[in-house]
Amino acid sequence: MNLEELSRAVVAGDIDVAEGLTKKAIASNIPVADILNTGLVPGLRRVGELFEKGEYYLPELIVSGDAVVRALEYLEPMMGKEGGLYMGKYLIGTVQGDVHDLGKNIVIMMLRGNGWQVTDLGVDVSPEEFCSAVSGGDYDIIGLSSLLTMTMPNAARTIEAMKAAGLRDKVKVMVGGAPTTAEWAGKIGADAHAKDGPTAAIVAAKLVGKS
Ligand code: B12
Repeated sequence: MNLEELSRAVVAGDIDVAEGLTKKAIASNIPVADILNTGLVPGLRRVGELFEKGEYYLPELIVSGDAVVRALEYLEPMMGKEGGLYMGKYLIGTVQGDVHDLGKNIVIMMLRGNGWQVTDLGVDVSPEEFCSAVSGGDYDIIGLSSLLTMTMPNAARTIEAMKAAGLRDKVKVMVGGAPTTAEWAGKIGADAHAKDGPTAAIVAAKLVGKS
């Protein structure tokens, strides 16, 4: 099966075709990581390019996003089946001012599939909400997702707020999202950066010494 078709269905915002092709890919035993990285994610990337060029508007972003949400519903149970040893507790959220969550949800799928117990704080999460969740739980790692250049400083603010509340040493901090880099992660005092879901699972395991 050609995953290029799945990318095209995402770009076209054709939710039913994306659903059908995802089911077909699963039935053809294509690994979840390939369905994501060769089918769904490149489609979304192309949508972003078209939006940037002014050829697509917000409604197109929304339907393409929804096509991926539908596909993820079928992929999520597959991750459970791929399984893994228990790794630890992971707290994750999209930073304040940002409502993008597809990337975060893919990271969550990958982490769960690799043995992490994940708590999802959702989107538009303030530094105070992150701090209160960290202080009330026994998490090993906290993950901050940011898709907008405008909201990247809110990841830095979250880390600063954790320091001010004496929580920074309680957990490792990972950051990610399309505009983020490892260099920026270092600058804002995070422990690690990951460029995609599969890498996030590998890096998380390393951070807790279980790789
Ligand atoms: C779909 C989409 C939307 C959907 C989101 C739906 C949803 N439920 O998420 C909607 C329609 C809501 C939306 C809204 C907006 N969007 Co938008 N959107 C996109 C689009 C096309 C895809 C995003 C996406 O899902 N990518 C695919 C995922 C898989 O990639 P990812 O998120 O980067 O995640 C991967 C990695 O980064 C990493 N990762 C992600 N998070 C984390 C966290 C951790 C801890 C780790 C370790 C790793 C990690 O792993 C993920 C999986 O592999 C992008 C284009 C693009 N190139 O990204 C624009 C884009 C992000 N949006 C953009 C803009 C401008 C907006 C709006 C401001 C538009 C508007 N005028 O209103 C609003 C902002 C609303 C807000 N306040 O947040 C710009 C941002 C520009 C910038 N540099 O800041 C982009 C880049 C489009 C563009 N080229 O201009 N958007």
